[in-house]
Amino acid sequence: MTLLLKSDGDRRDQWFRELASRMPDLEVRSWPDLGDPAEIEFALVWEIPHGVLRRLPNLRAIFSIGAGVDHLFADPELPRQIPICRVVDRNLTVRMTEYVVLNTLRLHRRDPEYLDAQREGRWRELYAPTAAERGVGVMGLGALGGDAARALAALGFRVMGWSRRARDLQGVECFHGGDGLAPFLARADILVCLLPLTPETEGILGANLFARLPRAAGLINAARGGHLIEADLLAALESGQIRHAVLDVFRAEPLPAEHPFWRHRRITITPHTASVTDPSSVAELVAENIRRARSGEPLLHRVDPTTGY
Ligand code: NDP
Ligand code: OXD
Repeated sequence: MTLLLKSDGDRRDQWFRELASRMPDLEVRSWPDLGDPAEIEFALVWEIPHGVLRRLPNLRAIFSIGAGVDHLFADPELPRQIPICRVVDRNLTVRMTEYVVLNTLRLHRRDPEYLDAQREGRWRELYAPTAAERGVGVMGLGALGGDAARALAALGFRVMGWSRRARDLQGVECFHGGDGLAPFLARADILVCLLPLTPETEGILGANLFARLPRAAGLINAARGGHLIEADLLAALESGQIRHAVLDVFRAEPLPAEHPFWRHRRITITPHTASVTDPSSVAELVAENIRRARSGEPLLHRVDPTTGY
């Protein structure tokens, strides 16, 4: 039984250890040392070069190292008939919720403006309403967005959520589909994006959407850089339609040194670390799915190749 691993250098050794302790009979080969491609039954990958998976004739399942699978669907040669599973993991969810809560509170209490005032040595008092008077809109009510929305509601924010299909979450006013978007945005003083990147959501954070938000809204994008039209964000910051943006993800990663976002005073940048997959908890899911694949049971957290998430 052989698995192909394509992980970044820092975590590769950890994956080897975590998988070996759970499945001593699993041979793990690290990309690009494939050996005989016909021996590989499983692939556990993040951003593997396009075309590689198609050349594994006996592949039985593909496991994304992250919650997102856009890195797989971007491959025009992806063998879509093979089951694709993604990460749904409590630790990943908790970390993302921490990130969203931290940055929602920062925007709510106008922390970036106080940092600016401090840099300038200015004693400047800013008005902040209570959480109950602040609308927070969460785009995407899945494993991550659903948990973040519940945590924000527990802090007393007026929380709205938006999804593709109708959802019902306690304490969250739910909207869905194209018709639900405008009323959802209208009261979102702070907008959080936790959508998957699909052909339907690519470029959704653009001028049309920003124009529907209340003036001086805050934006938190912890989903994918492909959701954001970068020039539209710069224009919305310039006009004051967006007051501050917190960005964890970018069209080009690492964000190039000369990119204007780096030096923009009303953009906060984190390097795609809102929630990082931890092999010590996710290896259990991989092991369980391999066990299921071998015994013919349904795999956990399969994605739908027709919707792309
Ligand atoms: P899920 O698949 O659990 O949830 C996706 C949500 O988005 C669902 O509520 C879904 O609606 C909604 N959605 C999908 N398409 C549309 C659409 N066209 N219109 C409206 N709503 C839509 O994903 P997760 O919550 O697990 O993860 C979300 C994303 O977060 C990942 O795809 C990844 O890109 C990103 N991520 C970023 C990380 C980081 O460190 N920055 C870490 C982990 C993930 P419905 O409920 O109707 O299906
Ligand atoms: C993920 C990510 O999709 O880390 O899990 O971006």
